[in-house]
Amino acid sequence: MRRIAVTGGSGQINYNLLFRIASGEMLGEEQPIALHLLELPEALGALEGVVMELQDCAYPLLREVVIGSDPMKVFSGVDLAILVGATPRGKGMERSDLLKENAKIFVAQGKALAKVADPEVKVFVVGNPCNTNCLIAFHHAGGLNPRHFFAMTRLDENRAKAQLAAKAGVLVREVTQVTIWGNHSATQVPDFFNARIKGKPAIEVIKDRHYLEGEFMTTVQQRGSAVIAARGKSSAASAANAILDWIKDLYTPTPANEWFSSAIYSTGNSYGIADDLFFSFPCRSKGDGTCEIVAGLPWDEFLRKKIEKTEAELIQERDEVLRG
Ligand code: NAX
Repeated sequence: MRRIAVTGGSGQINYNLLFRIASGEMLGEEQPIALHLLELPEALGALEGVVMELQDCAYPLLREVVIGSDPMKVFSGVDLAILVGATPRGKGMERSDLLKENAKIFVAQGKALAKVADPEVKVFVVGNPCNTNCLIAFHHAGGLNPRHFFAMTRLDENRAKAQLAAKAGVLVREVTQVTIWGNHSATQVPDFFNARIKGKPAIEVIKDRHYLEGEFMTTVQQRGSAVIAARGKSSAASAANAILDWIKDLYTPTPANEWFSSAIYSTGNSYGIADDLFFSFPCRSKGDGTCEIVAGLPWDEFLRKKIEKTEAELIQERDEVLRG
């Protein structure tokens, strides 16, 4: 049985995610599952309602549900941890306050994972600012493998693919090799330069460089804010969908000539990005829940400048939280 911890159990992403995990969509239709759901004490009542609904789905694969607000108990024995719960940015809160508030959560959760989870646990961080939260969790999870920590940029990849497909008038699955470089923030770099459409370089199919460097980039970078402006709430169904895509990517051998985006530990990377960051790279997996960086993708001058900017932002976030 796979024991899967998910935090922020009664939040809006989880209302879209938990049911799909329990149905077998994430780890396959043969894999029995136990869900270990962590919430703040004040949200445990609402979480009980979610648990009732999970029960009422009578999912054959869902064998056990554990809930609680103490990570030292809830994370016991888990082999996957999806860290979604985080403190949202409140009124008047500076970005540095947000970083520090969230740091407290991810320090505690990193320590708990190292103490009570399976020593091979894979940790997937979604709660924002996800790259730096992931770094903090890893730094406090002494003994766990840095290659087992990931932060999510898969939603950004899906957004970029959908935009390119719409512009080129092709099916989304005909857009491949799309990388998100860097931070899951407005400085992220959706890479149209190495992307392919029906196997051809995207820049040969969409010849409008002005669109690619302008509207395409900003639409993807600002998509989260656009959803909030339209819906009054942040992306939830599409975020849950991306979590499933991303975890499936890591547990499925990546097809030839393909890759997916994930923020992973940067130390030792071949692109000259600073060490000790969770930076989004093009990744390939053998299907064992780990991945390797796809080496040698060329950067043109435009891309290089944007990548330097997102790297600088991540260094600043790290230094504010870990060394500030
Ligand atoms: P919600 O506010 O609906 O839910 C968050 C839940 O987490 C709440 O129920 C809250 O009680 C719980 N929580 C807070 N602190 C906790 C803690 N210490 N332990 C356990 N639970 C805790 O937010 P939702 O829309 O579900 O989004 C969750 C997070 O995902 C946010 O930080 C959001 O910014 C982030 N996102 C990240 C994305 C990505 O691509 N990486 C995209 C979607 C989303 O914006």
